Amino acid sequence: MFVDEAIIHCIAGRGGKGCHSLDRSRPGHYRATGGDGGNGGSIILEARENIQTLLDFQMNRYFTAQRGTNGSSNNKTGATAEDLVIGVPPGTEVYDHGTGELLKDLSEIGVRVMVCRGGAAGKGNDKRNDATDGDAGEEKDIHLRLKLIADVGLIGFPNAGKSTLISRISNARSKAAAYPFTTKNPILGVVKFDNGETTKVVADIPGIIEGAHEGRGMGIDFLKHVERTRSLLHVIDFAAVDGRDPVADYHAMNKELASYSKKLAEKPQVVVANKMDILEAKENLKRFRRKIKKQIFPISAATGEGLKELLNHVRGM
Ligand SMILES: Nc1nc2c(ncn2[C@@H]2O[C@H](COP(=O)(O)OP(=O)(O)OP(=O)(O)O)[C@@H](O)[C@H]2O)c(=O)[nH]1
Ligand SMILES: [Mg+2]
Repeated sequence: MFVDEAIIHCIAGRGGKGCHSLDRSRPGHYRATGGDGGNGGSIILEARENIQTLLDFQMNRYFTAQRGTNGSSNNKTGATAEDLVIGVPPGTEVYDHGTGELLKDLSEIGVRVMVCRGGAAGKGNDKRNDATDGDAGEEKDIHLRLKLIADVGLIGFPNAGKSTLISRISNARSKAAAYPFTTKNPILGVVKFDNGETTKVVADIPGIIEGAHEGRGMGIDFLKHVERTRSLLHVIDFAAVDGRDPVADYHAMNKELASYSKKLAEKPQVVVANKMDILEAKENLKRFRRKIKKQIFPISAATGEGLKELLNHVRGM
């Protein structure tokens, strides 16, 4: 299962106590010499290149930053605690779970957000004031939401052959079967070119049907996973195994995409005419070409026919 949401509990470090100390070395005099404490550590989230999922946060949900060191006599200030920096996948949206507020969209590698501020240090005593305690660090539930960043998204009706295709061209093993909605969660696969020097991440997502934007089938929510892909491969069953019509499928799918977001509907999209190994597909391909002027890659995900041309295209996408 691909986990793309997590709620973590974060507690920043408490500020170190201020010190109460008096220097009485000169008879008849005394000086306040209590040092301030150090600030508590904050909790920071950072987008890192080598993290792909939020899976680790299922096991490890509690994060506590160090507290600041207490001040000591002779005006010695306590050490400021180090911040706790937690790596998350690029593309993670960070919300304050309590208020629902979006704190930051960590879309780029290296971008950071402080989610809990460390407590301010306590003050050492002085002429007029007693020493104070450090403040508590902020404590929050943080909601992480990851939109998968894939280069290419596979979209299509159930049974079109999306999972068969991704399993053939990438390292992903996405279950394929002759019933609709076999795929229930998005699956990422890495396609390698030039001995691995060039790679593309492809996302297989559940099938979409007419009315998906109103919640039919598996709904349409998982389209968020392909919102940021650069382009879409629209996989259509050209053999019309389920008694569908490829031309109608093409239009229906684009209508659903547009209901989800205009941006998604306008993404570069090529048609992958799948199941060309079945006789009926040839006739449908001719008809489709007459009606829809789009770049089409006729393939068979089952036999591998046409995949070379398709992959060449994906490489340049
Ligand atoms: N003959 C033939 N069958 C295919 C081809 N590609 C996929 N199939 C079959 O079509 C059925 C559906 O394939 P899947 O890959 O599960 O389709 P999907 O688009 O991932 O379906 P959902 O996950 O339900 O949306 C399976 O029985 C596949 O074996 C093809 O090129 N030729
Ligand atoms: Mg599938």
